[in-house]
Amino acid sequence: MLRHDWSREEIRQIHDLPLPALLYRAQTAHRAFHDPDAVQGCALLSIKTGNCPEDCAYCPQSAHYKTDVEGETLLSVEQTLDRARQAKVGGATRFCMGAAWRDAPLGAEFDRVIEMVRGVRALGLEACCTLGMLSQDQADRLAEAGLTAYNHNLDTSPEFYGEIITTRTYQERLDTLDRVRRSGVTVCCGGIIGMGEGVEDRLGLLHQLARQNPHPESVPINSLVRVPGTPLAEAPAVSALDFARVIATARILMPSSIVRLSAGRLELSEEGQALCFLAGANSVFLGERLLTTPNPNEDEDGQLLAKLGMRLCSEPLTAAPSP
Ligand code: SAM
Ligand code: DTB
Ligand code: SF4
Repeated sequence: MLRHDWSREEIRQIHDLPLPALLYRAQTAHRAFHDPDAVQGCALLSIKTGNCPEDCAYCPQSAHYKTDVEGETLLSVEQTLDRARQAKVGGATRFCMGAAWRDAPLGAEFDRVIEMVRGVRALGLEACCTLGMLSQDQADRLAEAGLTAYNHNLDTSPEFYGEIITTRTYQERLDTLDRVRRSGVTVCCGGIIGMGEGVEDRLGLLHQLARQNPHPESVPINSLVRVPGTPLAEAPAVSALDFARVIATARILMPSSIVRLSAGRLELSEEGQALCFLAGANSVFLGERLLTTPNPNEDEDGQLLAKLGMRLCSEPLTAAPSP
Protein backbone atom coordinates (compact mmCIF):
# COMPACT_ATOMS: atom_id res chain seq x y z
CA MET A 1 0.00 0.00 0.00
CA LEU A 2 2.90 2.39 0.67
CA ARG A 3 4.81 3.31 -2.45
CA HIS A 4 8.28 4.76 -2.79
CA ASP A 5 8.48 4.76 -6.57
CA TRP A 6 6.18 7.67 -7.44
CA SER A 7 7.19 9.42 -10.65
CA ARG A 8 7.22 13.20 -10.99
CA GLU A 9 4.46 12.88 -13.59
CA GLU A 10 2.21 10.86 -11.27
CA ILE A 11 2.76 13.44 -8.55
CA ARG A 12 1.85 16.24 -10.94
CA GLN A 13 -1.36 14.45 -11.91
CA ILE A 14 -2.37 14.08 -8.27
CA HIS A 15 -1.47 17.68 -7.37
CA ASP A 16 -3.41 19.04 -10.37
CA LEU A 17 -6.59 17.00 -9.83
CA PRO A 18 -9.87 18.92 -9.60
CA LEU A 19 -10.14 19.91 -5.92
CA PRO A 20 -13.06 17.58 -5.09
CA ALA A 21 -11.21 14.57 -6.51
CA LEU A 22 -7.98 15.60 -4.77
CA LEU A 23 -9.68 15.97 -1.39
CA TYR A 24 -11.56 12.71 -1.83
CA ARG A 25 -8.33 10.81 -2.48
CA ALA A 26 -6.58 12.57 0.40
CA GLN A 27 -9.43 11.79 2.78
CA THR A 28 -9.46 8.16 1.69
CA ALA A 29 -5.72 7.86 2.28
CA HIS A 30 -5.98 9.71 5.58
CA ARG A 31 -8.75 7.50 6.95
CA ALA A 32 -6.88 4.29 6.10
CA PHE A 33 -4.17 5.22 8.61
CA HIS A 34 -5.40 7.93 10.97
CA ASP A 35 -8.32 9.17 13.06
CA PRO A 36 -9.60 12.04 10.86
CA ASP A 37 -10.97 13.99 13.85
CA ALA A 38 -7.73 14.17 15.85
CA VAL A 39 -4.70 16.39 15.42
CA GLN A 40 -1.44 16.13 17.29
CA GLY A 41 -0.40 19.24 19.17
CA CYS A 42 3.33 19.95 19.13
CA ALA A 43 5.14 22.75 20.88
CA LEU A 44 8.25 24.45 19.59
CA LEU A 45 11.01 26.08 21.57
CA SER A 46 14.03 27.88 20.22
CA ILE A 47 16.77 26.61 22.56
CA LYS A 48 19.48 28.61 20.76
CA THR A 49 18.41 31.66 18.82
CA GLY A 50 19.97 33.68 16.03
CA ASN A 51 23.49 34.41 14.71
CA CYS A 52 23.34 31.44 12.36
CA PRO A 53 26.16 31.30 9.79
CA GLU A 54 23.86 29.87 7.08
CA ASP A 55 22.20 32.15 4.53
CA CYS A 56 18.73 30.52 4.20
CA ALA A 57 16.79 33.34 2.51
CA TYR A 58 13.61 32.71 4.51
CA CYS A 59 15.18 32.67 7.93
CA PRO A 60 15.11 35.51 10.47
CA GLN A 61 17.89 33.78 12.44
CA SER A 62 20.53 34.00 9.74
CA ALA A 63 23.45 36.29 10.63
CA HIS A 64 23.47 37.39 6.98
CA TYR A 65 20.30 39.49 7.39
CA LYS A 66 19.32 42.30 9.71
CA THR A 67 16.11 41.31 11.48
CA ASP A 68 14.62 42.02 14.90
CA VAL A 69 15.69 38.63 16.25
CA GLU A 70 18.02 38.97 19.22
CA GLY A 71 20.65 36.27 19.43
CA GLU A 72 20.72 34.13 22.56
CA THR A 73 23.05 31.39 23.75
CA LEU A 74 21.86 27.88 24.54
CA LEU A 75 19.10 27.78 27.17
CA SER A 76 19.61 25.80 30.36
CA VAL A 77 18.12 22.34 30.82
CA GLU A 78 15.77 23.72 33.50
CA GLN A 79 14.51 26.60 31.33
CA THR A 80 13.81 24.10 28.59
CA LEU A 81 12.04 21.58 30.81
CA ASP A 82 9.89 24.35 32.34
CA ARG A 83 8.67 25.15 28.85
CA ALA A 84 8.11 21.47 28.10
CA ARG A 85 5.97 21.12 31.23
CA GLN A 86 3.92 24.16 30.18
CA ALA A 87 3.52 22.72 26.69
CA LYS A 88 2.21 19.47 28.14
CA VAL A 89 -0.37 21.36 30.20
CA GLY A 90 -1.38 23.17 26.99
CA GLY A 91 -2.16 19.85 25.28
CA ALA A 92 1.03 19.14 23.34
CA THR A 93 2.27 15.55 23.15
CA ARG A 94 5.43 16.38 21.22
CA PHE A 95 8.07 18.94 22.13
CA CYS A 96 10.44 20.19 19.44
CA MET A 97 13.68 21.98 20.30
CA GLY A 98 15.23 24.11 17.56
CA ALA A 99 18.72 25.58 17.41
CA ALA A 100 20.15 28.07 14.92
CA TRP A 101 23.27 26.07 14.21
CA ARG A 102 24.83 25.05 10.88
CA ASP A 103 25.77 21.81 12.57
CA ALA A 104 25.24 20.51 16.06
CA PRO A 105 28.24 21.40 18.27
CA LEU A 106 30.52 19.03 20.11
CA GLY A 107 31.23 19.05 23.83
CA ALA A 108 29.32 20.67 26.67
CA GLU A 109 26.59 22.20 24.52
CA PHE A 110 25.75 18.88 22.93
CA ASP A 111 25.78 17.20 26.35
CA ARG A 112 23.25 19.78 27.48
CA VAL A 113 20.96 19.03 24.55
CA ILE A 114 21.21 15.33 25.43
CA GLU A 115 20.04 16.16 28.98
CA MET A 116 17.15 18.17 27.54
CA VAL A 117 16.09 15.19 25.42
CA ARG A 118 16.19 12.85 28.42
CA GLY A 119 14.18 15.33 30.48
CA VAL A 120 11.51 15.83 27.81
CA ARG A 121 11.12 12.06 27.38
CA ALA A 122 10.84 11.66 31.15
CA LEU A 123 7.80 13.98 31.04
CA GLY A 124 6.09 11.47 28.75
CA LEU A 125 6.36 13.72 25.70
CA GLU A 126 7.76 12.84 22.30
CA ALA A 127 11.03 14.72 21.87
CA CYS A 128 12.13 16.22 18.57
CA CYS A 129 15.27 18.25 17.86
CA THR A 130 16.40 20.32 14.92
CA LEU A 131 20.04 21.28 15.38
CA GLY A 132 21.40 21.43 11.83
CA MET A 133 23.74 18.82 10.36
CA LEU A 134 24.72 15.83 12.49
CA SER A 135 27.58 13.33 12.49
CA GLN A 136 26.70 9.64 12.87
CA ASP A 137 28.04 9.71 16.41
CA GLN A 138 25.78 12.64 17.33
CA ALA A 139 22.75 10.95 15.78
CA ASP A 140 23.53 7.77 17.72
CA ARG A 141 23.88 9.68 20.97
CA LEU A 142 20.53 11.40 20.44
CA ALA A 143 18.97 7.99 19.72
CA GLU A 144 20.43 6.58 22.91
CA ALA A 145 18.99 9.51 24.91
CA GLY A 146 15.54 8.53 23.61
CA LEU A 147 15.00 11.19 20.95
CA THR A 148 11.76 10.43 19.09
CA ALA A 149 12.38 12.43 15.92
CA TYR A 150 14.93 14.66 14.22
CA ASN A 151 13.68 17.53 12.05
CA HIS A 152 15.78 18.39 9.03
CA ASN A 153 13.87 19.93 6.13
CA LEU A 154 14.74 19.67 2.44
CA ASP A 155 12.74 22.91 2.09
CA THR A 156 12.22 22.82 -1.71
CA SER A 157 13.20 21.03 -4.92
CA PRO A 158 16.88 20.30 -5.64
CA GLU A 159 16.59 22.67 -8.62
CA PHE A 160 15.31 25.67 -6.64
CA TYR A 161 17.41 25.05 -3.52
CA GLY A 162 20.38 27.10 -4.77
CA GLU A 163 18.15 30.19 -5.04
CA ILE A 164 17.39 29.95 -1.32
CA ILE A 165 20.55 28.65 0.34
CA THR A 166 24.13 28.88 -0.89
CA THR A 167 26.07 27.90 2.24
CA ARG A 168 25.24 24.18 2.13
CA THR A 169 24.07 21.67 -0.44
CA TYR A 170 20.98 19.54 -0.88
CA GLN A 171 23.23 16.48 -0.71
CA GLU A 172 24.47 17.54 2.75
CA ARG A 173 20.84 17.64 3.91
CA LEU A 174 20.23 14.16 2.48
CA ASP A 175 23.38 12.86 4.18
CA THR A 176 22.21 14.04 7.60
CA LEU A 177 18.80 12.49 6.98
CA ASP A 178 20.56 9.17 6.22
CA ARG A 179 22.48 9.33 9.48
CA VAL A 180 19.28 10.01 11.42
CA ARG A 181 17.62 7.06 9.71
CA ARG A 182 20.54 4.79 10.54
CA SER A 183 20.45 5.82 14.21
CA GLY A 184 16.86 4.60 14.59
CA VAL A 185 15.46 8.07 15.39
CA THR A 186 12.37 8.77 13.25
CA VAL A 187 12.67 11.36 10.49
CA CYS A 188 10.78 14.66 10.38
CA CYS A 189 11.34 16.23 6.99
CA GLY A 190 9.33 18.68 4.92
CA GLY A 191 9.59 22.08 3.38
CA ILE A 192 8.31 25.57 2.76
CA ILE A 193 6.00 26.95 0.10
CA GLY A 194 5.73 30.61 -0.81
CA MET A 195 9.42 31.31 -1.45
CA GLY A 196 8.82 32.24 -5.09
CA GLU A 197 9.11 28.63 -6.25
CA GLY A 198 7.02 27.26 -9.08
CA VAL A 199 4.54 24.40 -8.83
CA GLU A 200 7.28 22.25 -10.38
CA ASP A 201 9.47 22.90 -7.31
CA ARG A 202 6.66 21.90 -4.94
CA LEU A 203 6.33 18.66 -6.90
CA GLY A 204 10.11 18.24 -6.78
CA LEU A 205 10.11 18.56 -2.98
CA LEU A 206 7.23 16.09 -2.62
CA HIS A 207 9.03 13.70 -4.96
CA GLN A 208 12.18 13.83 -2.85
CA LEU A 209 10.17 13.11 0.30
CA ALA A 210 7.99 10.37 -1.16
CA ARG A 211 10.88 8.44 -2.73
CA GLN A 212 12.51 7.97 0.65
CA ASN A 213 12.15 4.44 1.99
CA PRO A 214 10.80 4.44 4.61
CA HIS A 215 8.91 7.72 4.18
CA PRO A 216 9.67 10.41 6.76
CA GLU A 217 7.34 9.59 9.66
CA SER A 218 6.61 13.31 9.99
CA VAL A 219 6.22 15.79 7.14
CA PRO A 220 5.96 19.47 8.12
CA ILE A 221 4.52 21.69 5.41
CA ASN A 222 5.32 25.33 6.19
CA SER A 223 4.17 28.36 4.33
CA LEU A 224 6.71 31.13 4.44
CA VAL A 225 6.46 33.50 7.39
CA ARG A 226 7.69 36.69 5.70
CA VAL A 227 10.05 38.41 8.09
CA PRO A 228 11.26 42.00 7.46
CA GLY A 229 14.99 42.09 6.81
CA THR A 230 15.12 38.69 5.08
CA PRO A 231 15.45 38.54 1.28
CA LEU A 232 11.99 36.96 1.05
CA ALA A 233 10.22 39.62 3.14
CA GLU A 234 8.16 40.77 0.16
CA ALA A 235 7.38 37.38 -1.40
CA PRO A 236 3.75 37.03 -2.49
CA ALA A 237 1.42 35.29 -0.03
CA VAL A 238 0.42 31.66 -0.53
CA SER A 239 -3.31 31.00 -0.93
CA ALA A 240 -5.07 28.48 1.29
CA LEU A 241 -6.01 26.59 -1.86
CA ASP A 242 -2.36 26.16 -2.86
CA PHE A 243 -1.39 25.22 0.70
CA ALA A 244 -4.15 22.59 0.83
CA ARG A 245 -3.12 21.15 -2.54
CA VAL A 246 0.41 20.52 -1.32
CA ILE A 247 -0.86 19.00 1.93
CA ALA A 248 -3.33 16.75 0.10
CA THR A 249 -0.63 15.56 -2.29
CA ALA A 250 1.72 14.81 0.62
CA ARG A 251 -1.08 12.90 2.34
CA ILE A 252 -1.75 10.76 -0.75
CA LEU A 253 1.93 10.05 -1.42
CA MET A 254 2.81 9.29 2.22
CA PRO A 255 -0.45 8.09 3.77
CA SER A 256 0.97 6.67 7.00
CA SER A 257 3.02 9.78 7.86
CA ILE A 258 1.93 12.61 10.10
CA VAL A 259 1.48 15.66 7.86
CA ARG A 260 1.94 18.83 9.85
CA LEU A 261 0.24 22.13 9.06
CA SER A 262 3.27 24.02 10.34
CA ALA A 263 4.34 27.66 9.97
CA GLY A 264 1.96 30.10 8.33
CA ARG A 265 -1.33 29.39 10.12
CA LEU A 266 -1.73 33.02 11.23
CA GLU A 267 -2.24 34.01 7.62
CA LEU A 268 -4.95 31.40 7.11
CA SER A 269 -8.59 31.98 7.97
CA GLU A 270 -10.41 29.38 10.05
CA GLU A 271 -11.88 28.09 6.81
CA GLY A 272 -8.41 27.91 5.26
CA GLN A 273 -7.13 25.85 8.19
CA ALA A 274 -10.21 23.62 7.99
CA LEU A 275 -9.44 22.99 4.33
CA CYS A 276 -5.91 21.92 5.27
CA PHE A 277 -7.31 19.45 7.83
CA LEU A 278 -9.70 18.12 5.18
CA ALA A 279 -6.66 17.73 2.92
CA GLY A 280 -5.11 15.42 5.50
CA ALA A 281 -3.05 17.57 7.85
CA ASN A 282 -3.13 15.98 11.30
CA SER A 283 -0.84 18.09 13.42
CA VAL A 284 -0.29 21.72 14.31
CA PHE A 285 2.15 23.69 16.43
CA LEU A 286 0.49 25.00 19.58
CA GLY A 287 1.42 28.16 21.43
CA GLU A 288 1.77 31.77 20.49
CA ARG A 289 5.33 31.47 19.20
CA LEU A 290 6.95 29.18 16.65
CA LEU A 291 10.73 29.61 16.96
CA THR A 292 10.91 33.38 16.60
CA THR A 293 7.63 34.31 14.87
CA PRO A 294 4.01 34.42 16.10
CA ASN A 295 1.48 31.58 15.91
CA PRO A 296 -2.21 31.34 16.94
CA ASN A 297 -2.66 31.22 20.73
CA GLU A 298 -4.18 28.48 22.85
CA ASP A 299 -7.63 30.10 22.96
CA GLU A 300 -7.82 30.58 19.20
CA ASP A 301 -6.83 26.99 18.56
CA GLY A 302 -9.19 25.64 21.20
CA GLN A 303 -12.06 27.54 19.64
CA LEU A 304 -11.15 26.48 16.12
CA LEU A 305 -10.99 22.78 16.98
CA ALA A 306 -14.27 23.02 18.92
CA LYS A 307 -16.01 24.66 15.95
CA LEU A 308 -14.75 21.90 13.67
CA GLY A 309 -15.72 19.13 16.11
CA MET A 310 -12.09 18.06 16.17
CA ARG A 311 -9.79 17.43 19.10
CA LEU A 312 -6.16 17.21 20.09
CA CYS A 313 -4.66 13.72 20.41
CA SER A 314 -4.32 12.85 24.07
CA GLU A 315 -1.49 10.36 23.56
CA PRO A 316 1.84 10.56 21.73
CA LEU A 317 1.47 9.28 18.15
CA THR A 318 4.87 8.12 17.00
CA ALA A 319 5.61 4.64 18.18
CA ALA A 320 7.99 2.96 15.77
CA PRO A 321 9.68 3.96 12.52
CA SER A 322 7.26 3.59 9.60
CA PRO A 323 7.26 0.45 7.42
N1 SAM B 1 19.17 25.40 11.87
C1 SAM B 1 18.52 24.17 11.72
C2 SAM B 1 18.18 23.84 10.29
O1 SAM B 1 18.10 24.73 9.48
O2 SAM B 1 18.00 22.66 10.02
C3 SAM B 1 17.26 24.06 12.56
C4 SAM B 1 16.34 25.25 12.75
S1 SAM B 1 15.54 25.86 11.26
C5 SAM B 1 14.88 27.39 11.82
C6 SAM B 1 14.16 24.76 11.03
C7 SAM B 1 13.28 24.94 9.82
O3 SAM B 1 12.40 26.03 10.03
C8 SAM B 1 13.93 25.26 8.50
O4 SAM B 1 14.42 24.12 7.87
C9 SAM B 1 12.80 25.86 7.71
O5 SAM B 1 12.16 24.86 6.95
C10 SAM B 1 11.86 26.41 8.79
N2 SAM B 1 11.75 27.87 8.73
C11 SAM B 1 12.68 28.77 9.11
N3 SAM B 1 12.26 30.03 8.89
C12 SAM B 1 11.02 29.94 8.36
C13 SAM B 1 10.08 30.90 7.91
N4 SAM B 1 10.33 32.20 7.95
N5 SAM B 1 8.89 30.47 7.41
C14 SAM B 1 8.64 29.13 7.37
N6 SAM B 1 9.49 28.18 7.78
C15 SAM B 1 10.68 28.57 8.26
C1 DTB C 1 9.36 23.08 10.70
O1 DTB C 1 9.26 22.54 9.59
N1 DTB C 1 8.76 24.21 11.04
C2 DTB C 1 9.16 24.62 12.39
C3 DTB C 1 9.96 23.39 12.87
N2 DTB C 1 10.09 22.60 11.69
C4 DTB C 1 11.26 23.57 13.52
C5 DTB C 1 9.89 25.91 12.40
C6 DTB C 1 9.09 27.06 11.78
C7 DTB C 1 9.86 28.29 11.98
C8 DTB C 1 9.15 29.52 11.50
C9 DTB C 1 9.97 30.74 11.63
C10 DTB C 1 10.30 31.13 13.04
O2 DTB C 1 9.43 31.11 13.93
O3 DTB C 1 11.45 31.50 13.29
FE1 SF4 D 1 20.33 28.76 10.28
FE2 SF4 D 1 18.42 26.88 10.23
FE3 SF4 D 1 17.81 29.51 9.89
FE4 SF4 D 1 19.12 28.23 7.96
S1 SF4 D 1 17.05 27.75 8.72
S2 SF4 D 1 19.64 30.28 8.78
S3 SF4 D 1 20.40 26.82 9.15
S4 SF4 D 1 18.62 28.56 11.73
